[in-house]
Amino acid sequence: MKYCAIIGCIAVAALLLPDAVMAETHEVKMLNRGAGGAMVYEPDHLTIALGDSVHFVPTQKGHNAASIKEMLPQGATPFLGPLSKEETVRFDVAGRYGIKCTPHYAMGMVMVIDVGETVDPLPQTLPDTIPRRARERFEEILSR
Ligand SMILES: [Cu+2]
Repeated sequence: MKYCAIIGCIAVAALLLPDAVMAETHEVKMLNRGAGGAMVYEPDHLTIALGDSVHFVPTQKGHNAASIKEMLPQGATPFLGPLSKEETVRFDVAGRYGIKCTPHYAMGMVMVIDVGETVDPLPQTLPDTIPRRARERFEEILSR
């Protein structure tokens, strides 16, 4: 009887909170060297659902994850993760996000996170304010 009541409560909670139950957390490693070269996120391109989170793991020290102001969907909150620490970011605004590692941005340590079903493509030419190596890696990621 007690057992059934507990199951009933869980079922009701699941019905009331479909987003919380379905939201996923995706893991991204921050590495000095990976399959894609030096100073990389692995994976460097994620497509996630609205409300999902990304857990950034400093597999090697000296990295972080931060939003790039020129590559942030309208209405999204900018973020700046701490160096060498784990960070979880929840994505509640749909669109295409450019992510950078603050110390290694000029070396091209960037990734793309697409949130939601409709993703606006990046402009054909990325802004000049984005360092050349980062721009090249964005182009390479998005050409796959
Ligand atoms: Cu880095």
